[in-house]
Amino acid sequence: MMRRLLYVFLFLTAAAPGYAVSGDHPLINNIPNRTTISLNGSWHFIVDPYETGLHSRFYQNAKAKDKNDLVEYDFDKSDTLNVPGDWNTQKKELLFYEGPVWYERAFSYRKREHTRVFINFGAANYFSRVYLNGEALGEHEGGFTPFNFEVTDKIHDGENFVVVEVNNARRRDAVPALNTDWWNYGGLTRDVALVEEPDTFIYDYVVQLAKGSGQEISGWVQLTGAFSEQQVTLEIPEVGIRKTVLTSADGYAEFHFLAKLELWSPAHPKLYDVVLSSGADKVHDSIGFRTIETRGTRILLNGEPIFLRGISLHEEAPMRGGRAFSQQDAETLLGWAHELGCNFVRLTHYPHSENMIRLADRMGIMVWSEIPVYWDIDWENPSTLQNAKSQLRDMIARDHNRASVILWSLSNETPVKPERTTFLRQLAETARRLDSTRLLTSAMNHVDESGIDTRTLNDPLGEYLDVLGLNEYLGWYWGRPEDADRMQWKTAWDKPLIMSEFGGGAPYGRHGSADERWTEEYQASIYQHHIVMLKKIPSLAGLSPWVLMDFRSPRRQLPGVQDFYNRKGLISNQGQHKQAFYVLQKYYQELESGK
Ligand code: GCB
Repeated sequence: MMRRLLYVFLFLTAAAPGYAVSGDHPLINNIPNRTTISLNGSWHFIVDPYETGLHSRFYQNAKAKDKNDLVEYDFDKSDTLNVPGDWNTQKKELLFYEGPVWYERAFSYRKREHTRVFINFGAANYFSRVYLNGEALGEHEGGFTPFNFEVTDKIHDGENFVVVEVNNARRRDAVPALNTDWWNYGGLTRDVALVEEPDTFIYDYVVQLAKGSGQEISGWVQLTGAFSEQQVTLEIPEVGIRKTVLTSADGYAEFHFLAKLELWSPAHPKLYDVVLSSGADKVHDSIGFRTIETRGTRILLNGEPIFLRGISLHEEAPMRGGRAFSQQDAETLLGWAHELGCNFVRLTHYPHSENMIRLADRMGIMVWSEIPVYWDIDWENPSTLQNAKSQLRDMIARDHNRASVILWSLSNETPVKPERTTFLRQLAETARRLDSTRLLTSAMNHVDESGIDTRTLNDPLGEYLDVLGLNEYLGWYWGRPEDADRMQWKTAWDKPLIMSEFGGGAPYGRHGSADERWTEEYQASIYQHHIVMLKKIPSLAGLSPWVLMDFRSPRRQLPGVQDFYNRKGLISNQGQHKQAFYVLQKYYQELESGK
């Protein structure tokens, strides 16, 4: 009940004028297993640096009516971009572009009785306005979360056109704000599809183990449509489970029952076919069941301590570059993480595509998922808070049935000041209300430096988290690699610690001595000395060094070395493995074999 009220509350507040709006309909969960019609492919586009498109009504997709008529744009004669995909890496002249781009695509559709139709966007960076057949559907803010609009009454039987203005201009009040260390890839960066549903359908549900219980399934379903009370059936055919519940008048029902299931873990990533049906709607999902908790400084998976052998990564496409989005991208990136010996990935610094999370579910890789509350943002602005809450809500809503996701991360390296802590405390409260089963974390970097060879993580944010993330960069931004041998790390709380970032930059193939910066040897030396240090941290529960693969960043220009890439990857953007990869791989092999 609480959850439903919260959804309604969040939805209403999100839709208030002047606030971040998240589509016109709450997210439809489990898009990959719904009936969809893809709108991926080639879309016409018009670049609009002076923001004339809105005034000139590009969304009408007009044609000159006669030889005298004045229409100063023409989508049909304009160039095309592939969707999904960022524009920066598809057109040379758009590499640095930040601003509005208008997309247009025609499609035909056959209307059917008793079928509701939605248009769903996997993600669009950053701010979007969507139009169907010249009519506004709504707006969405946030570059990495899905959104949808109902178009049942607006879609035509026959020819249709959709126009989307996507604007990736950075703003001081946005999330993230003006400054990041990644490329601001703009565009329709994930799948676009029509989704067909019956008049009444199950738009969201949670089917997970109750917190701390390996045997009790606890969850809820929410219908949308015109109904009074209605039956919903949940089945897990493989173990003969079939439960029926009756919804309240507004379509909500909870269920709690005991079940004997094989638990999901990296060693045994068991997924069950779960079937939910109600009236004309039936939806399948592949769900793993596991518990995740902390006890003192340990993280417990299914009640047993587990050490997170991880790596951080950006959603950057291997080889071809640009924003990653495909199944193949996910397979390459998680394949490398697997080769490294990981049982855990930190997906920075924003929610990655659903492909990635579903693959992690299948591969048995635990996931840290993060919203882009990064460095300094407009902490005292209520609409910025609302925007961060919307992104958090949608990250959780999309993936709340994924066993691989064990950690929701609220932020990365935010400055320690009261207004920041108040902001993040509110995000923590929101996350706990939306999902009480997963752990909360943040990557912090504020430490007490008063000891000579001792550092203490004491950011007051730690109080609101279950797991502490620490980005240090000993040997790169301060000190020398060998200083790690003597360094002792403490924290102000009796909670598990993840070294969420450390590392150093080296282009693949650049060699020299271990004390020469920008060489593979220097990078490897940072890892070697860190391993000595990490072994001595009693509360260490895992690590996710920086970073799996080199990635584009406008801040990293050093000619001949960086050339607009952050070179801290263990693997180059062309897939070449650097020496440090093998140093960490060896450590992970030792950990796995219990040496
Ligand atoms: C950090 C940030 C990460 C940067 C990295 C770096 O602390 O969290 O986004 O890319 O350092 O390379 O400096």
